[in-house]
Amino acid sequence: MQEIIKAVQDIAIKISEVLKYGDLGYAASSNATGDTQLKLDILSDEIIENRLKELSSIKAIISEEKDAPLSVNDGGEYIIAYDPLDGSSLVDVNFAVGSIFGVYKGSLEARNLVAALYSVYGPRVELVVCDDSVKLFRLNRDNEFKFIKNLELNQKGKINATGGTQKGWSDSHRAMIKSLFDDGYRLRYSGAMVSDLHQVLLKGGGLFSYPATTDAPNGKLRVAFEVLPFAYIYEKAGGATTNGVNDSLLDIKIEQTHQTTPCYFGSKFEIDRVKNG
Ligand code: AHM
Ligand code: MG
Repeated sequence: MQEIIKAVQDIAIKISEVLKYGDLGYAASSNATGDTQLKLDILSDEIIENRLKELSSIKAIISEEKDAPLSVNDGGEYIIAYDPLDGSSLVDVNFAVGSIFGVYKGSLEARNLVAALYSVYGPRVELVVCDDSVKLFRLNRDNEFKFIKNLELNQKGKINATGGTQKGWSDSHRAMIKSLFDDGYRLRYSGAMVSDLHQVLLKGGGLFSYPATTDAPNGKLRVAFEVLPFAYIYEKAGGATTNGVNDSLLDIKIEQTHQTTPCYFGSKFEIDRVKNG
């Protein structure tokens, strides 16, 4: 596991450098979900693939930017599912974006997650590493990630980060979101899940939601490399998750590499509110 963490550190440093000066233009291709790919999406994917391929412990990699899983080393035990550059459409407006990694042992099943990591490329470069606990690291001027603190969610927060096309929300979702605002919650939503979930986590709690909508009945966010890694991190940080009805996003069965799900992440209080209305 240490070699995976070291590889993700190296990857985060490289991607953060590419983001500073790289070409912001589009590539002539789209990914499995139909998103037009930016040159930065493809470059970040290549950086990650090339570094992870060096690790004999990795059996296969699954990327948001690749149509199918890629076998890497026959003898490896881990599958790494990753989103190379989450929020990439916000690089042109200079918002914080990130990379997300889920480390699965044996096979691609939610309950086989043994670690999850994400990097945030903002004014600072940060890395959150979660195996048993959730640890925040920050890049220093010598290009080393220094441990800052363990992260834990409070029982209840103040932030309401709410996504999806509002005109396509269900009445019950609309009522739940309004009830939080009526209780004094403040809106925080950039449109990059890494940054939005990072904010909820570092500010102690609240709710991040990306619900089912009429235009996206299964939500937008992808299970294997976006939703489950963050579900793992939020639950290890003392929070909770749900797809709106289940007890945990980690109960989801992965049937297709690029499948999506409605998702809610937060402190326990807000997730109870989602489940019980
Ligand atoms: P991406 O991986 O192509 O960048 O898309 C995922 C992003 C998430 O980071 C974010 O939560 C969501 O899409 C925002 O979508 P919307 O603009 O519909 O709120
Ligand atoms: Mg993404």
